[in-house]
Amino acid sequence: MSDLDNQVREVKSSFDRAAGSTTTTDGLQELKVRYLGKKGALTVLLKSLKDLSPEERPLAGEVLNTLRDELERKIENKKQALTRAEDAAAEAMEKIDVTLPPRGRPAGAFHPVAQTMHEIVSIMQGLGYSVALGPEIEEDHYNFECLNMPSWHPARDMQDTFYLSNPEDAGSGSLLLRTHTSPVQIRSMLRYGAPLRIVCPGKVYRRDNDPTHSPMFNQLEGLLIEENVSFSILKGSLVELMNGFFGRELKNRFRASYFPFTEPSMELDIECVDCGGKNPGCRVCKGTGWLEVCGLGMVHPFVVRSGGIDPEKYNGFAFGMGLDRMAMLKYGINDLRYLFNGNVSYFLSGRNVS
Ligand code: 2NL
Repeated sequence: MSDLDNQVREVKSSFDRAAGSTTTTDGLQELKVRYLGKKGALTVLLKSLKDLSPEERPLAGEVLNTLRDELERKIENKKQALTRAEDAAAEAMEKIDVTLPPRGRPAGAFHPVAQTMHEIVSIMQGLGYSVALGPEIEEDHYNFECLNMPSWHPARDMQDTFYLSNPEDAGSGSLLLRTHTSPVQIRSMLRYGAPLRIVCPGKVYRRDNDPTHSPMFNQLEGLLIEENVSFSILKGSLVELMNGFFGRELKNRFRASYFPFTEPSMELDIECVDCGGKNPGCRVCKGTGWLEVCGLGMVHPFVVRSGGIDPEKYNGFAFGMGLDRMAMLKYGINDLRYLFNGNVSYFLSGRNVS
């Protein structure tokens, strides 16, 4: 008998210790199995009843049943306490404070180059121009030959490009990635004839890759073909475009230049939009006070004829500019890579979106 008493005391105190250090309902379930399960400490004792004499058995049975009731009661009590605590903890975790201010959601925006393209197109539409688009994979014929750049022309070197066939045996039908949007204008002249006012925005490709040049960039060219077009109309239109785009009157100057497809040819500079010419250390204009923004000229008679239009009857002007550079100037973006690497966090600072 005293042997059984010892074992009961032993089971009871080890149970109480184990229960005291159980802090989860999962742990409690394990504890229950360890004492009351098939091979549990108490179950083993209950099974040993059969080894006792018939005289000893009733009393021993009563003691063990009392112990089982006690353990079950303690487990049930503890289970209720732990469940309440766990529910409260889970609830605290999930609690939503409806009085917090909303975090908001950043509004989407067009890419700065797309915005720039839309703004310039919109100004040109105001001057009577339509938009024309064309293929990015172009024929040598439309990209170079129609523009007075035969295969031997040195001006090709500056644009040398991504050929889709061997440039050595380039015929006029060989394919390449267009180096400017001019071929779209040739195709438009051939298709619509004169008079014509179009702008052609789009991606162009050149064998260029340095901090200020990407092998792909966005260009916008304009073309006007009418009768008796003068250079002053060209100058006035481009000054209007620049002032409209930057939203104020900017100083400008036209410098003589050269393109195979225009004659005469010029380049348009505007006053530095960053320093206005007042900072000799300006990173944007390199201290010159001027920014080259646009190439332009009267369309070469050869090119007018390439477009199927009689250069004796019609003449006109054309111009071209880099949209990426225009976007950088207007929105104060100081590194070309921000435009192409797809990381929008730079623009979400709010400084560069309009
Ligand atoms: C530049 C210079 C220019 C043109 C593009 C052109 C197109 C035809 C006929 C004549 Cl179809 N000219 N385009 C003319 C002058 C300059 O672009 O700096 N581009 C980024």
